[in-house]
Amino acid sequence: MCGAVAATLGLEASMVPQIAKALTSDTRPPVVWLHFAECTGCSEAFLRAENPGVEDILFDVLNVTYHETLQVACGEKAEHNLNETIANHEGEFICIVEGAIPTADNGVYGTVGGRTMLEIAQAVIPKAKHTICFGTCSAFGGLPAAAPNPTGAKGVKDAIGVDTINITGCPPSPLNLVACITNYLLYNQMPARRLDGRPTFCHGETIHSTCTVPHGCLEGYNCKGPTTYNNCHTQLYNGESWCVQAEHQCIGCSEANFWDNNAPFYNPMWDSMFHTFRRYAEPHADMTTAQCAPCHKANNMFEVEESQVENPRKFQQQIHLIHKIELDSTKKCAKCHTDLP
Ligand code: FSX
Ligand code: F3S
Repeated sequence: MCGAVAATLGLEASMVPQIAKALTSDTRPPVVWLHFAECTGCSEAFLRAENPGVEDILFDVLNVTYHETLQVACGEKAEHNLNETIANHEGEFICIVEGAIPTADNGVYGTVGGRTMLEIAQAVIPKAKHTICFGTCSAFGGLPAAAPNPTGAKGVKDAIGVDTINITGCPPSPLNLVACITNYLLYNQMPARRLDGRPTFCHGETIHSTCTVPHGCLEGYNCKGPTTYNNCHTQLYNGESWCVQAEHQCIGCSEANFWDNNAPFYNPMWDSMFHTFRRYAEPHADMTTAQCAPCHKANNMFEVEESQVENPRKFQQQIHLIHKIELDSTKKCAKCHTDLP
């Protein structure tokens, strides 16, 4: 397990003993795991983790004091555990959140123990040392926020305005969660992140950039690997497999608004690229004038788009060449060197 964590974080194998020590130390912070609007697939993925196994994660890695799906306690005893952890470890505990937060009509569309999810989030999350959003729903809204989103579901940051570490995927990889916490235990800080809160060790590169396509490229089925930032293909789920290995194209489940931007999932790839570009370019975007938003120079955006519809990969290359928006490293538009939002 420690070897897998080291590989995920990009650490030398010689770090394995230190990782083992960090993961079993007595100073691990308590973890409160909250569930909001979701399918519980994130916990299901966690429960099926084999490398590391769920018992390793629960008993050796995380010091979980509250988890609505897994805890033995229920009712008032469970609420007591939550309140006790917050009272005794304010500013010290780590909060892991699954699911989006319904915000419409004061949050009435989601309640736990008589309180709205919005109320619980506002009461618990600001008291945590760090909040990790585990899954696309808690990070960006995900499935519950798909149009027309009648419950006003939002990701944690958008709903209550706190900074979060976002480990995305629908479901996300348990290994990335363990690696993130390992980084914290080893270095006393959370891993480096992109502007959207996602750690670069697992969400820094597109799937396509290093995809090994075990059964042949699924580009013809409009694989969303070129616009999806995750490490599914290098670290594999449970060390076993991932979507493309199972011969289904990537649907981009770790990206914000993927239901609305990528569905129907067999749409042409350029469509999802266009959405991705628009998201990163906002609020500079003024696509109606066909100009590069950050530098406000005409770039024949629509001409490129139209001419490359039949050749999605070429279109992607064009977009990257023209805009070259390297958000992670410079936070500037590489073309005009203007700060991006
Ligand atoms: Fe969302 Fe997770 Fe997808 Fe489901 O908790 S990221 S719908 S796998 O369950 O939140
Ligand atoms: Fe890329 Fe998907 Fe093919 S990630 S290599 S387009 S299978």
